Amino acid sequence: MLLAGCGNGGDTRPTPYGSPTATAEDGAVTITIENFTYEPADLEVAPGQEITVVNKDNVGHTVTATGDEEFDTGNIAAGRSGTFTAPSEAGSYRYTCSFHPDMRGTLTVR
Ligand SMILES: [Cu+2]
Repeated sequence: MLLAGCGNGGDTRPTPYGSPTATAEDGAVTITIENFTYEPADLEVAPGQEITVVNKDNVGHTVTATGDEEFDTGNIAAGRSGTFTAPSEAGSYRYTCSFHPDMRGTLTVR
């Protein structure tokens, strides 16, 4: 028996996209990982900003700087979140997932 009664009320409007760059409010910067994608992939933060990473996938991910050891969340298990601290020096830092090198993002510190 399949009597799905959920009201699928035609929610087909495209979501209006604002600025893809998140704003660095005080201590409230989040990168969400979903479908092996960082959202936002390009994030601008203040030096030393704490960044929360929320993993909505059902596999583990990391946010790992590809340069020197600037930052690395380590493994964020499925459905969990982690944090890291942005470098104190201004610049553009690329990062990836140490499990999935195709995942890429850029953290800009200024
Ligand atoms: Cu990953």
